[in-house]
Amino acid sequence: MKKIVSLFLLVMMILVLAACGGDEKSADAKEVKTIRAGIGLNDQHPQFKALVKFQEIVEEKTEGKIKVETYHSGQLGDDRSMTEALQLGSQEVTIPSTAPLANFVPEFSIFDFPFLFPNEEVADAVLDGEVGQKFLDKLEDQNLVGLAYWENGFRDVTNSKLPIETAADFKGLKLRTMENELHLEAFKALGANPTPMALGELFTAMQQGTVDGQENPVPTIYLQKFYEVQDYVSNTHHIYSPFVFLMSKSFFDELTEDQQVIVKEAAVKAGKYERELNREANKQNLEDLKETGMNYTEITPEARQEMVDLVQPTIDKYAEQIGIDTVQEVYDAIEKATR
Ligand code: TK8
Repeated sequence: MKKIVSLFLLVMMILVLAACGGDEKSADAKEVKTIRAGIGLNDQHPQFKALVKFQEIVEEKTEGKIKVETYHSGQLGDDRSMTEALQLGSQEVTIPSTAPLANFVPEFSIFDFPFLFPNEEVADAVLDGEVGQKFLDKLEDQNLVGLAYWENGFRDVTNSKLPIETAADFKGLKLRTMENELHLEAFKALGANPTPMALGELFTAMQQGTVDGQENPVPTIYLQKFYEVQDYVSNTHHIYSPFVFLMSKSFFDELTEDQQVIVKEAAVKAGKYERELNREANKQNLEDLKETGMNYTEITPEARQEMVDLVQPTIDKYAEQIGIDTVQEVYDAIEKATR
């Protein structure tokens, strides 16, 4: 008799717990969650337009159970501080360049190896493929979830001193770089005098002459109005910068499975849209820059090869640090995608 009673009580307890657990998940599903999504660039940049697309998809697909608040122009901080905020759970989404992200997961430096990707199509194939996913998986240990790769683009150098035609023209030039050791060393190897700085401080630093120049893709140079404080731009295309769409892991883990699928698919879909917009902007904004009177220099293949040779020792050093196997895997994926 006693056995039957305790068995009955045990079954009842399991049912109650299941109901509570069920209730908890369904309570979760019922509760409206808010994503605070912050970026460094302004609301004219393709990155912000695509973030609005992400917002639309998520709010529609979750029938408003997830609300997305968007913040541009560094309102919530810069790439590094916003990534830290995601780790702490005080913000839910940001989309940094891979360069500052390497401060959290050093292997991401490989995506900032100068002259790594021959073009955008190869970059897409590698980043959206197995290799790209492997790197996103490394973010979980940092309490971050990488949902997709978006595009910042091929970076070009601007300055207020002289037209950069060959590596020799970098000599002594005070250049702002992103907060990334590899970038600093690469520009030192080219003869420049680089300074790491958050994007939000850059315009004033150029205006006041604290730095002579900087490097960013053409849409950023035009849409952030750098032409107001810079006279020369050269198509060095020295680094292809991906963006990584990041979500706070603690927030992601609280979502229902359906909601996790929705935010993942929305980040990928909006990312494809962002790349399209960015590639259109690349063409249009280059014409816009020339219209502003900015002096545009086309780098010759010989001059670019000279730059490649000068930064090779820096690349070799970082390849060693990251691990030759990991680096070779990326090189193999690039070679395969180039065929
Ligand atoms: C925007 C940055 C920016 C980057 C830089 O948050 O800092 O120069 O190119 O796009 O990620």
